[in-house]
Amino acid sequence: MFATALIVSLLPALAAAQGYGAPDPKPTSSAAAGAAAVPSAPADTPGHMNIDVAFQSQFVFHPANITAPNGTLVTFWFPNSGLDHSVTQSSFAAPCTYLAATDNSSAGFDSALQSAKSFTINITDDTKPIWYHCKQAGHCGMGMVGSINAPATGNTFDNFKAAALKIGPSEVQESNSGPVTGGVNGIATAPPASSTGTTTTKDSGATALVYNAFFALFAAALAAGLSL
Ligand SMILES: *[C@@H]1O[C@H](CO)[C@@H](O)[C@H](O)[C@H]1NC(C)=O
Ligand SMILES: *[C@@H]1O[C@H](CO)[C@@H](O)[C@H](O)[C@H]1NC(C)=O
Ligand SMILES: *[C@@H]1O[C@H](CO)[C@@H](O)[C@H](O)[C@H]1NC(C)=O
Ligand SMILES: *[C@@H]1O[C@H](CO)[C@@H](O)[C@H](O)[C@H]1NC(C)=O
Ligand SMILES: [Cu+2]
Repeated sequence: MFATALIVSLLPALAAAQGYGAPDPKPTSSAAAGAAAVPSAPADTPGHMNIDVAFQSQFVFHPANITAPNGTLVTFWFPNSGLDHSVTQSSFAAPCTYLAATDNSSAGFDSALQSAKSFTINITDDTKPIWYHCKQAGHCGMGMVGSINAPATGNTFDNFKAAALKIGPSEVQESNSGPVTGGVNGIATAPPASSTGTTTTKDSGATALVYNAFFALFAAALAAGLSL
């Protein structure tokens, strides 16, 4: 009970530190934010769009919803922050679940958990949306999701993110068995590559501390046989 109470009392701090449910951050000046991080993704060029993974040390993709015609290369840039993230294809119906192959569809792409890497998708059908999430523990349920070519009505990016937030802490931890190339409506032709030429962003020490404390207590509670 004691461990459980501790965990519960830590939850708000964890949520605050990780930006639970926070809207996508807007770029801020370093004066305003104090520790504002420089985005690691380069500017877009014709036919090539770039997305920051964990933009400004928050658990978001930025931009999280883009329009990308056939043949566009979309590159995801992973920071070197001490906390791995992933770009893992999912579906509108199950935002936090890897898009496995079916009889009629190939499997989704998955960068697997990475730091200091880049991962590129080539858009192959711009008439259909691509949904993806980060598979790091808890991140999808905190809204770390994105879309490419989402419709403007119905199954929108906003509704996709709301569905992920609704899953919240009950997100099921996914396995991390290495990168998967290929994909549906967009194809990764290579596994993630080392990215050395970009500015790295640091997760705040406070975030890492609370995060680690949470999982240490969680493990302790499990070991003690307590039901949460
Ligand atoms: C992206 O895919 C299209 C269609 O398959 C192909 O023509 C094009 O060469 C690809 N682009 C790159 C850079 O691989
Ligand atoms: C795959 O497509 C075939 C033919 O269109 C259909 O009969 C079958 O039900 C589909 N299977 C799944 C799993 O959707
Ligand atoms: C993009 O490619 C898909 C698949 O080949 C095709 O159905 C779609 O019409 C193409 N989009 C445009 C705008 O031509
Ligand atoms: C997401 O992008 C699509 C275009 O791909 C656009 O039509 C839609 O309005 C955007 N949705 C949000 C919530 O920004
Ligand atoms: Cu993440």
